[in-house]
Amino acid sequence: MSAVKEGNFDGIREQVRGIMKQPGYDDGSAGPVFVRLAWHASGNFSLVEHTGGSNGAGMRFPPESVDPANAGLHHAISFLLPIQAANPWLTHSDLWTLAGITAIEAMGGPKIPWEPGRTDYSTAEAAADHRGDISSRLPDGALGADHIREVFGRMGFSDREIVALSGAHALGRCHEDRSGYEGQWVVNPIRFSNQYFKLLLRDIWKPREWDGPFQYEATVAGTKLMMLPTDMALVQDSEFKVWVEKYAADQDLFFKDFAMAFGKLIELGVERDDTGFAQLVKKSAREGKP
Ligand code: CCH
Repeated sequence: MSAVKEGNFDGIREQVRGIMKQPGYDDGSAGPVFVRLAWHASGNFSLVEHTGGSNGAGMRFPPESVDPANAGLHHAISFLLPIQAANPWLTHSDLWTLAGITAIEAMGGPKIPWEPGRTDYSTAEAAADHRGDISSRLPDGALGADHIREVFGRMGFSDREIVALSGAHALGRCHEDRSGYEGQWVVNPIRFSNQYFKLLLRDIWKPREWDGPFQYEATVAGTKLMMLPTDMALVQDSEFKVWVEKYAADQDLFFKDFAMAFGKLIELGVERDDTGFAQLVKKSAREGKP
């Protein structure tokens, strides 16, 4: 990996696209796990406590690195390490979020707004000092609509944004050795589309009979597909379902809403000062704020 000039983020995007193809890994692409990395790096933000979010790249240290919700994300982090090593001016937190949006675009999805300026924690102690224990803030796939609204509400997302973001499950798969669940949501899991919503609306889903956690299954075009209980909650809840129907019928609307919501997700908790860099404000100092 060669170095690109400091501040040349288009050059970094090109390097991300260059390492996305990973023969022998999952469906041959690191794209889906990059998207999950950007989401989990950001999705532990709390509007009320003002902790969490993508700034800091806290997933390199405990408790986030050992949070069972993040199992498997070390693959994404390791795929990206050569880019960070070749470009020491680039923070992990900027790289993780940039890799997520670059992957979405490269897999046929919308262009998502992205700004640099995130700062990394330098040590585990610094991460703990700034964040406290913010594990267990990510959603649990075994639960229902109330849980989804609680988790995403804590980040400041509306029903419309929640459903749009959930459309990312058009990408990638569940791995038994990571989450306990198994299988992909759509027939082509490395193509960003509104297929997830179209499939959710079909009357094909049956509980899977197996020893693993409760999940749904169906076979479409000869391919075994799956849904989590939280996925099915989007059609079981009448207010969520309105948006599932809209996005199933109108891919452009889905792409537009997804781009806005994902752009908002990766900015949560990133407060830049006039130098353009985000500050790592200590948790204690934050708590002193009105
Ligand atoms: Fe997700 N997701 N996700 N998800 N997710 C999993 C995999 C991916 C939930 C649970 C799981 C979002 C919302 C939710 C991706 C993006 C997003 C897995 C399997 C579980 C379980 C992990 C494994 O075994 O590898 C739950 C619950 C929710 C909400 O209630 C949101 C929001 C996004 C992004 C916007 C992507 C991409 C994957 C595939 C990762 C891969 O490695 O292929």
